[in-house]
Amino acid sequence: MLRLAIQKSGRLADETLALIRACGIGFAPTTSARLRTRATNFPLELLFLRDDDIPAVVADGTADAGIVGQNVLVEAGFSPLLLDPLGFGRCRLALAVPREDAAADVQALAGQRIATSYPRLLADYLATNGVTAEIHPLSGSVEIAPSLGLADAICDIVSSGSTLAANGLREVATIFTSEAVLIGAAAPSAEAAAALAQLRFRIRAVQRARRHRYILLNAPDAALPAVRALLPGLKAPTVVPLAEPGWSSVQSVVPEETFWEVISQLEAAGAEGILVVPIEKMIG
Ligand code: PRT
Ligand code: ZN
Repeated sequence: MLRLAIQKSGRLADETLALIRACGIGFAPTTSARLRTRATNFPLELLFLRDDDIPAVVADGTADAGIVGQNVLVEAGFSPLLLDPLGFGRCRLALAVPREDAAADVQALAGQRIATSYPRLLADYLATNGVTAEIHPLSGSVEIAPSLGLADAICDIVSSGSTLAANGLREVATIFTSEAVLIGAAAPSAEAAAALAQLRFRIRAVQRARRHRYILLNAPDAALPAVRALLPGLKAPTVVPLAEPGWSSVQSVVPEETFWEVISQLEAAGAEGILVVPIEKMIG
């Protein structure tokens, strides 16, 4: 049995469960009050915790693995547990000052009071930059510290930037970029290690699939060399003759980030009837 610690509720909770479900792992319906639940078709038990507690329970072996923000992992001092980045929960830890403040970089914060829930990450960053400042730890609502006169600047998590703007603050520097990560205990049981290896294999297949699209199109044979050059595929595109002479069907896999560009180039090369289809799992 693999015991996996995940956030009970919060910004990572939905995507974490969605990822586990996309790995083909199912759960019997439970009430939201249940703090642990077993998968029906995989040797997995989920432990629902506050995100701040996840690194410690994995470090001490109470859980075999966990999913948590890298910011929380590093702040807790457990970064050696990191196994895989998971591509969601992206955010940055940034230094910000009141909009009217002239500070242009971290050097300008020397001697100032900086409020943060991330004293360790902030102290490391200040030390790396040779800046001495006063760190004022706060566990939440950090953005209001300057307007309350508690601090001159803040260091907090930003994603869209709207919370900073709403509180009259301006970003000065990014000190850490973060996303959700899979973490693992140092010495899991053989059974847990085997289940974790399987889970990681499935997560990789889901992630690769999410980063690619399957593309099908028709092309006149004269356009095939240009079309093939645009569609390298995993090995090479599949090219099958159509019932109509002089035409072929071409099928291939394209990276998600380039497919719009590739599609317009394919159209220009003479492709017709282009279909783009999501891939569910992608292995190898
Ligand atoms: O209850 P529990 O302790 O489990 O949860 P929590 O309240 O401590 O954490 P939660 O659910 O807010 O965040 C969990 C993780 O999500 C964080 O540790 C980050 O890794 C990640 N994450 C991604 C974020 C954000 N985006 C984010 N925007 N965590 C927090 N925020 C907050 C930020 O603190 C600030 O107050 O959102 C505000 C800024 O958002 P923008 O969009 O206005 O910039
Ligand atoms: Zn938390």
